[in-house]
Amino acid sequence: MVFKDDFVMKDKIEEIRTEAEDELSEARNEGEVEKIRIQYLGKKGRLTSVLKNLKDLPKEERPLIGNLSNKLKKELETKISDAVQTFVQKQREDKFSKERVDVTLPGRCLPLGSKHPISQVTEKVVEIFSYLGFSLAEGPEVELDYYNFEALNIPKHHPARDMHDTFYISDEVLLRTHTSPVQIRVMEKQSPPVRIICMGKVYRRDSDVSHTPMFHQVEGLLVDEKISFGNLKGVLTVFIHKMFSPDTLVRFRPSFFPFTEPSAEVDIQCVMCGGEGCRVCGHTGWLEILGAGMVNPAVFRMVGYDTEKVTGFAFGMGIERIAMLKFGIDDIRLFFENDVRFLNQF
Ligand code: 2NM
Repeated sequence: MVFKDDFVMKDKIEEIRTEAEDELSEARNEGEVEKIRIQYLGKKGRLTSVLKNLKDLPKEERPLIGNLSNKLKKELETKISDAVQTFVQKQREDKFSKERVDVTLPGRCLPLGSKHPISQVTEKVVEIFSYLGFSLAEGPEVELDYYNFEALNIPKHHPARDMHDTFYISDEVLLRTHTSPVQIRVMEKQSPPVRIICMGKVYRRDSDVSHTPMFHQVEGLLVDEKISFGNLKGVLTVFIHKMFSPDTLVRFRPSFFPFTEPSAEVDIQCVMCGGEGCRVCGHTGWLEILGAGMVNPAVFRMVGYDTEKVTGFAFGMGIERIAMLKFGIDDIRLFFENDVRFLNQF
């Protein structure tokens, strides 16, 4: 049985559907969709009213109209949530296209430090002498006068003491002026053969373009039976060729140190002018880089070595000087200012 009111209500529901769908299709954003939802499905919405007023309909009409209304309610809910989804998605896409990340852009680099040139040169020197079979020895920077001078054949009032303007802490305690005292301490403890290098800070009361009150030194010592000046020349020539370049010319010049006899100073062909003569080498074509010699038997006697059985050679060099020549630096003080514009170049 079909009632007259059925048609009225069915038409009304169809009208709600058409209008809601029309409005939804014209909605331009989430806000407008929400307004449509309130207008149809809100507490006082048009479809909500139909459902609320079901009880006023004749009993016989209620199932059909209730069914149709609920079906439309579900349909509208789906359509509205689809519309919201579409706008959310669109918003996201707009945002992504505006805020696009360019994955090909290079990353932001962290400023990277580098090793101090003095550390670089020290490591290289240690690497070369390790390769030649020397091991590393260490000792105190605050030394006894005995180890710094007496044991090295430099007694009190010896003119050689003037060469090392010494920082004294007391009569018998000082800041070491070279690393040789380390070698005396090793020889006191260890009998030959000895093959060591020691490196570290040394202190002298001196300050100008080529001198600082503290600088770094590497010294080496080799003691064994039948060690000759030829061995000294061989070891130091290999060192220089590895430190600079294999074709660097090397020259041994007679010199004097209280702790070696004979003594020599070692020159290399000027790295700036290649031996032509320039301001750096004082127009001689040569640069002094090392002091060396055969260990004076007087030193061996101080540590109780048998001078009839063993001989040895020793050498010493300033790291700053080597670094200045290697990198072409003309002022030693640059190493100690820690100006990043200087340090960044190494
Ligand atoms: C130098 C030059 C020549 C040297 C001597 C010794 C020791 F302890 F064995 F006697 N150590 N270092 C030495 C020799 C150092 O520096 C320019």
